[in-house]
Amino acid sequence: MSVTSVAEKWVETTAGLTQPSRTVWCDGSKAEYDATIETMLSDGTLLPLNAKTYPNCYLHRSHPSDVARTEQLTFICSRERDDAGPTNNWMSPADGKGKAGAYLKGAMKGRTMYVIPYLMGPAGSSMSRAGIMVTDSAYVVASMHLMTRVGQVALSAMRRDDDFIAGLHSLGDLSPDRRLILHFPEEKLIWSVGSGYGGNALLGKKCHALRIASSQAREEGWLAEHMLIIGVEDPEGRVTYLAGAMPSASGKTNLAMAVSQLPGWRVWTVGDDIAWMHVDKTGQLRAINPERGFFGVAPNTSPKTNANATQMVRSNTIFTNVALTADREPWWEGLTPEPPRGLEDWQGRPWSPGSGPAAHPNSRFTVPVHQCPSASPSWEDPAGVPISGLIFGSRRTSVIPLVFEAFDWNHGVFLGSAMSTETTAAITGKVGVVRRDPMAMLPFCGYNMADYFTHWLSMQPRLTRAPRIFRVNWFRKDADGKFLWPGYGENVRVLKWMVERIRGNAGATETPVGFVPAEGALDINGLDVTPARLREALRCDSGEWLAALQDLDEFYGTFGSRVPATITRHLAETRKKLGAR
Ligand code: OXD
Ligand code: MN
Repeated sequence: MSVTSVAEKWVETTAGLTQPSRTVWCDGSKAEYDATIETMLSDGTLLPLNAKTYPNCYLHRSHPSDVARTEQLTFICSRERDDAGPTNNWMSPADGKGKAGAYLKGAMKGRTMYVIPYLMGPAGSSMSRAGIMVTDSAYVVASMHLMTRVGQVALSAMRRDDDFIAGLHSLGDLSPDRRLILHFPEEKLIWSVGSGYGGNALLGKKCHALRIASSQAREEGWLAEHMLIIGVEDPEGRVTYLAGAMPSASGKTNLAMAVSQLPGWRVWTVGDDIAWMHVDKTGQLRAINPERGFFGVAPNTSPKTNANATQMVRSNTIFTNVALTADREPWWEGLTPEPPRGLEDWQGRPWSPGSGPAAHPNSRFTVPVHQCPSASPSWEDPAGVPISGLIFGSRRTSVIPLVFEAFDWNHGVFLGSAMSTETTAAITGKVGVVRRDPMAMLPFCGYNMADYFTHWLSMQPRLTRAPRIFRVNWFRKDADGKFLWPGYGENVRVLKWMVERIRGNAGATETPVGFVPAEGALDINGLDVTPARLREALRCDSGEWLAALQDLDEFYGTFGSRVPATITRHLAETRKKLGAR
């Protein structure tokens, strides 16, 4: 491999701090992946799964206190506190390096330091960006092989000798007391110590492709978003591409791989978690999936909720913290209607009904995109796919209609900025708490969120055909606590309405918050949803909305004068339309 001197020097300095017993540069080959797996099988980091029914699949059991992203230990270390903004934890670069440096000093003694050059995005794409991470975890090496493009391909993609995001990762002693996930956007640098969990340790994903990339995207004039990318094919074979932001563990992977219940319609998967979007020369927004794999939530993934996912994880997959059947197959809640007998839980203890979840609620599968039966033929197109619509979705049991469309780009940015959601098991802490999560980027925006809104607004004049912006909520419930909408494959009906809106041939009714499907415009043919329940799912209740918007001034207020006036004006106008006195 031809390594740049800047990269070599950084690796040397890093080794000086962490003091590994040896340094190995990864080339991304199959032989390297196989050898890494062998090492982990022999030291017990991985357990083999049933070679007949799950060939080349393995189970990893993490440390029981290292099972999800730890937002409280995640920091943006910009020079100025205000550049991180009130929604991020902040530490000065010097403090960050002082604190984490103490945990990292000598942390790799007696361990191997693997150096992983990786590329985020397809080879040959001007939208792709390179990273070089070091780690003392073989699990991270194997996972990076599945999730990114490793080796010379990354080094060749660098535009300059220093054109890479540098990432230092060490397991440290895995103690949450000595864990820090630090981002230095001005230095294009990441330091992560004390966790082996995917979101904290696979630095290409959340740390690079979202936190650092969002800041790089602002400098370079593009968008790095927590979004799936799909192609929606109609019965005539025309494909419309959409990108959609939804908070962690709120159905992005399921929507990205939805099996259409509408005859003639089909969903193609380009990505399930992250979209990098650039405006091309003609003013068209185009998106690439920077990842090469899926790191998906296992629980509730079943042939009914996500048939494509259950098929794609039948080979070449690393499972983390799922349960194990007596036949050495992976199992998680929801995979089958009844749990099989003789299960071991995610920590390897015999499991019996009533003794809590068998799989950890945030257990995961890691698998390459190309194994997904619905992978789009364009998923690795270096030019990206043209985006005609953007979706902002959240998990709210009340208030938010099933679907509605923004009046225009700026109103859509306001709707995204005002998003709130109920928390899930993807992060440590309480599940089901409503929190503001603008554009599903709360944990992932690497700079001041108010500047992020400004950046979004600044895209509009550059777009000749600005994508339509939609807001969705599959999770609204009736007074008896029952979901109003069946979700999963039936969500394609909502996608169909969006595609028809984009083409200008679907009816809509104006409400104070946007356009909802007109009576009869959303196709519920053959669906067990009565028109009355659909009306309830789409209802915009002024009183409920006004109450839900109550804390928004306070939220925007935390950013002081940095909040764009366009956003606060939209809030005032919405309130007025809702009849606020
Ligand atoms: C993820 C997350 O793992 O958002 O994708 O937490
Ligand atoms: Mn995610």
